[in-house]
Amino acid sequence: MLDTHLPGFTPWPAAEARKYRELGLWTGETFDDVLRARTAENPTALAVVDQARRWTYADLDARVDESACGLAELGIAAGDRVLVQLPNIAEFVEVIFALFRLGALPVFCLPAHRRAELVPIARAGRAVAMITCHHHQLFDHAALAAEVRAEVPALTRLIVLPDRDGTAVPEYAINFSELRGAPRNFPRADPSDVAFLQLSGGSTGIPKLIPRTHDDYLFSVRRSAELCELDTSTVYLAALPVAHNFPMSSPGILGALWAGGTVAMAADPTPATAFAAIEAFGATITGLVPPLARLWAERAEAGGTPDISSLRVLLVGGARCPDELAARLGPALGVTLQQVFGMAEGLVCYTRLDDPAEVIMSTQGRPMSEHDLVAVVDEEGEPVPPGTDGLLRTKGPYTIRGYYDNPAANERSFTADGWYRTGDVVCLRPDGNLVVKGRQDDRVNRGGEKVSAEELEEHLLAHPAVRDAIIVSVPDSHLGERTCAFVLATDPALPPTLLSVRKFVRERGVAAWKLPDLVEVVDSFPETGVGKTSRRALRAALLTASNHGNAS
Ligand code: AMP
Ligand code: DBH
Repeated sequence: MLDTHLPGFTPWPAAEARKYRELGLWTGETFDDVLRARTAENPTALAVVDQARRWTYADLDARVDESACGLAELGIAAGDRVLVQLPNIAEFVEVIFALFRLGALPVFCLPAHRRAELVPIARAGRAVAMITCHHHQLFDHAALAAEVRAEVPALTRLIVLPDRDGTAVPEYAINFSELRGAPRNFPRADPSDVAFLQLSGGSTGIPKLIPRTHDDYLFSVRRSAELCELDTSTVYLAALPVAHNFPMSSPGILGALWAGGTVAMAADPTPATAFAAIEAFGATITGLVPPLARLWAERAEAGGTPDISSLRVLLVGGARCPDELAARLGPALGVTLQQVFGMAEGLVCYTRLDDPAEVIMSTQGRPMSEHDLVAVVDEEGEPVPPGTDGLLRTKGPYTIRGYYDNPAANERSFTADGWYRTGDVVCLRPDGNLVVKGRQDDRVNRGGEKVSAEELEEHLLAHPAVRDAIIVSVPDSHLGERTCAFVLATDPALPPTLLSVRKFVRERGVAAWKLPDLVEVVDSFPETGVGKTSRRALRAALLTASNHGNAS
């Protein structure tokens, strides 16, 4: 097969691509093929539900067709990149499949992203359009999108989903519900080409955009659906922000659709909202980050909740699930726990539903495919002795070989022979299961939401009262890790306060989860003895010098 791909995409080497096809891992299907096939098989089955919508596969397919034609009418064409920033609503599925149908590439943004994230993402992805909602959680996303458009000249089209209460869409935007276009047939996408761009959590500088192909992602989705035993009776509840790789694909909404099941959208992941949604939609499976799983367990243990007995499987991942929490979840929620350790770059590990309790409670599982290669190495790249902690590297049929158009990041994150350096510190047990021990870099994992220390330091350094700043991850009983900013004050008599720092960073247009949780004003940073540039050593020294290292 002649491969002509999106420029800036690093394809798998031809020999490996051939092998994955021969083995039947890559089937040559596209996302649009899957929707069309499921619709043909069972048009009246329920595809997507939320509080206000209830669409069968036939409904969804028809809406996707109309929207694809309407978007094409606006000049959005195959290969174009389109920022999508939508909450957990049925239209999310419509929008992304409409883009798939016309061959345009969604760039998956999170509702929490603000100007400081969206502008660099739009530039790096060379996006030509943005699709967003009008309001979500009292925030005006249309206005935010207009700010992004003002800063990114190539992004000319702003498409806004109207609020459900009928509030008029601002005249500077195109109303999604009024999109119209003459019926047309779209050429089929090349399954080996990029279908969308995902985001990597906690990156600095130019955003790391993750190009995923139909072939590789559908393999991941299909294999996940098999492992999680999805079928047409599955109702997957999207409780986490659905644009994230975990609820999208592990097994997520795409797994549910692949299996011919139903996607149910929860407006937010709080027990109050999500338990009501489980009862209303008969959800059978969902995925959560550990802090939310703890909230759910606490709420269920307190009793008097809606009936959540339809829920059979709970996936927990995104950050390390403490063993004690893992042991509590099954009894509290009446589910089988499945731990999942994944990354938008590819590799996803699961505990299996029939694993011994010890494996489910105390490991993050093993790669989903026998064709995933994993290596645990030291800083020099040499394998560590079995059973000792080391750095995880991986390659395989659904792990990317490079970020989109980002040679500098590729140089750091991929070896010359195509292994992805995950940055995760893990222990590979003799039984093949992985235990995640931490990270090599300075990324804070705040209950699944990642914060780059360097990125936050840049924002703090812009604060007039801050002379220097170092971000350190400190242990936290609720989130696992929290963000502590050690700062030197410009004027020691007027040290910056936590409130002023948070307000300042927020006003720079940064996602709320990245605001520092603690600010510690110090007189000086410790000597590290390894030269002035080692901020990593400084972080370690600060953590040791403070009492945070022993907290919780
Ligand atoms: P992202 O780059 O946002 O896709 O985040 C992927 C990273 O999240 C992984 O490399 C891990 O650092 C972390 N992660 C995901 N799942 C788990 C888990 N179950 N346990 C510990 N860390 C996890
Ligand atoms: O944290 C993640 O990125 C993640 C966690 C679980 C992920 O991408 C996934 C499963 O697919």
